[in-house]
Formats: sequence, structure tokens, C-alpha cells
Amino acid sequence: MKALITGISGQDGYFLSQLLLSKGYEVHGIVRRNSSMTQGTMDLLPEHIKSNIIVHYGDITDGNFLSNLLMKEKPEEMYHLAAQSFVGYSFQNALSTYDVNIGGTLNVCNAVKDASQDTRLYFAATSELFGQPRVTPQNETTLFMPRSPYAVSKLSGLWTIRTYREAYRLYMTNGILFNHESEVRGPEFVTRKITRGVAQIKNGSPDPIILGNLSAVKDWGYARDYVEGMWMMLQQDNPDDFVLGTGESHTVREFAEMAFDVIGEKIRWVGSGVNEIGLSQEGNTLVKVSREFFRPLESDNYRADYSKAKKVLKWKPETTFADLVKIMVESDLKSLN
Ligand code: NAP
Ligand code: F7E
Repeated sequence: MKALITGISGQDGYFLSQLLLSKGYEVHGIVRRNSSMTQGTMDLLPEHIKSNIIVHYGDITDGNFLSNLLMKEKPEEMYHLAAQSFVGYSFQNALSTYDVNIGGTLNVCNAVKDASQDTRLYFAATSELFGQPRVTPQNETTLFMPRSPYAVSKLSGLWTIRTYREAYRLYMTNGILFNHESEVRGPEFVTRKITRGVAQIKNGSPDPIILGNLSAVKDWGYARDYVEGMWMMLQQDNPDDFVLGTGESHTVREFAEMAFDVIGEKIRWVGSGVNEIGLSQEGNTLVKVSREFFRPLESDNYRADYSKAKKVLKWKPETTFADLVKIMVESDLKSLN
């Protein structure tokens, strides 16, 4: 079996490529050229794994590149993970977010339709489609009300997949995934920002972690569990859309408390709003709040109802919230040491 992954140099590509290799797949990945010729999370893979991945340099905004590649390789499965995935950045850079996430996804769908119709396609949709949901928990039937350029772009992707699936009878699925994190999460995302900050403080840094909205409520799982669900979605008789999440909600504040707990610090919160701070038992400032990290619109109040995935795919998250935080903090401590 041959699989092609767009976004292989990101967090999910790191876990998915390893999962597929362990199942005996021939794994191909699309990597964007950059001036330093680095390959993101692929550079974190052990050499004996990395050397098994067949890399194609290209950009998903280039439709010709994608069509030629699909024509040549005709993979049985394609996982379209590539995206401008940072919600905060999408407010300042909406057009380039749309170019990559809307235009790039359309290019992927056209390449499958025109050059490789038997390819089964997974599209990385997102819980951000729900915006600020009034219904809890959220599932495949919950109203989409996106509240960021990122989420708007992913809504276009989701409907492009649905349209192509019906119009051209192609095997295309949407994975509506809630937040999933890991030790290779990008450093600008809040979980990794916290776990890195905690590791630095443990190593003697006097600098507090500066965050935005501590009260944002998300459903956080472990990325390694979620790539299993992506694979399962492409093993069904018929293509469909599935929510993956944990069914648990936590605030950013709780994530920070849990992360400091791993290093034996019991955080104490004082003040409110932008004046809230997190103090150590000795009274040192561990966390501060800055307006800089608030978004023009927040999307939260998330809790996944993943019962459809559980019933149809037999998928469930294996890693608890406490274990996820521990994995991330311990990994950051290890890399600092
Ligand atoms: P990520 O770490 O930000 O990885 C994104 C990947 O896309 C990187 O490999 C990046 O390459 C690549 N990329 C971006 N623009 C590209 C372009 N124009 N051409 C080719 N490649 C391009 O994201 P992730 O966390 O792994 O998430 C994977 C997918 O799931 C994304 O589509 C994301 O929006 C979606 N999603 C993520 C979550 C989550 O919680 N992680 C939840 C729901 C949905 P570079 O290395 O060159 O930047
Ligand atoms: O923010 C709040 C922030 O940037 C999480 C992407 O993978 O998941 C991810 O998007 C929450 C937000 O991820 C800071 O306001 C507080 O409510 O880690 P994040 P995200 O926006 O949820 C979804 C499902 C995706 O699809 C995306 O691709 O944390 N927050 N303080 C902060 N966020 C950041 N980044 N930095 C802070 O200092």
C-alpha cells in the first residue's frame, strides 16, 4: 500500500508517517522547500525511520505539481494535513491562510479527481468550525459557525470534500478533530508554550510564562491517538465525516496548573483578567497575562461527542489529559537537559 501525506513535516505528519510505516506502507510526503532546507518534525525522526520516507518537494498552492505527482504515484491513500494551522496568525494573514487552506485543498481535490480517482482522501477539518458552540458536547450534526479566518478556510475545505465526494463519487472523508497536542507540537501553540516554559523555569529561568486568555475551554487529546483515527477513517467501506476528541473540557489555566504540577509546583492564582498572575508557593511569578496573546474573537467552549467514531471506527482516545501534559513536560525537560 502506498500513502501520500501533505504536511508531513508538521506535528500530525510526524505521528502518521510512523504509524503507516509500522503497518508496512510505502510512505511519501510533500515537503515545502525552505532556504535552510530543514524538514520540520521529520528532522526529529530517527534516521532509520526518516530514510524510509520518500520526499517530494512542492507546495500545495501549485495545482500542476499536485496533479503531476498524483498522476505518477497514484497512492491508494492520501492524507491532506498541510495547512496554515495557527488560528491567531490567520487574523493577521487571512489571505495567505485562504490561499493555502482553501486554494491548496481545492488543488488536492482536483488532483485526485483528475489524476487518481481511486485514491482515498482524508481531509484535516477541525473543531474550530463550531466557533463558540451553544450546544455541548459537539458532534457531526452540530451547527458550524466559524469565528476566525482559519476556521472559515477549513469550512470551505470541508464542503469541497463533501461536494466532490457526492458529485464525482470519490472516497473523501473529513476528520473533524478537536485539539490534539504532543511533544512535537509547534512552540507557538498554547500547550507547548506552557510545557516549554515550565521546563525552563524548572531549569532556573526567572522569566514567567506570558499567556492570553486563561479561561479558554478546549478539548485536548494526544496526537498519537488521533492519527490512528485518521487511518481508520480510510479503512471503511464508505467515506464519511467523523469527530475525534476526548469528551473532556479543560481551561488553559488548568493546563498550566497540571504542567506545573509535573515539576512539583502548586500554582496559586491571584487577580483577574489581564491582571491575573500565577504564583509559586514561595511567591515567585510563574504566569502572567498579556493582551498581546488574546484574539479578536475567541472560539472555545469545546467538548467532543466522539460516539460516532467510537461506534463505527471503534476508535477512542487512549491517553488521559494528565498523561498528555506529563509526556509534554517530561519531553521538554529532557531536551533542555
Ligand atoms: P502543523 O504542525 O502546523 O503542520 C502543518 C503542515 O502543513 C506543515 O508540515 C507545513 O509545512 C505544511 N504546509 C503549510 N503550508 C503548506 C503549503 N503551502 N504547501 C505544503 N505544505 C504546507 O499542523 P498539525 O498540528 O500537524 O495539523 C495537521 C492538520 O490538521 C492541519 O491541517 C491542521 O489545520 C489540522 N488540525 C489540527 C488540529 C490540532 O489540534 N493539531 C486539530 C484539528 C485540525 P512547513 O513545515 O513547511 O511549515
Ligand atoms: O490556542 C488560548 C487561545 O493556539 C488554544 C490548531 O491546531 O487547534 C489549534 O488551534 C487556546 C485558544 O490552538 C495563549 O486563545 C491563551 O483559545 O494552542 P492554540 P487553537 O487556536 O485551539 C485547533 C483545533 C486547530 O484546528 C488549529 O489548527 O489557548 N491561549 N493564551 C493562547 N493561545 C496561544 N497560542 N498562545 C497563548 O499565549
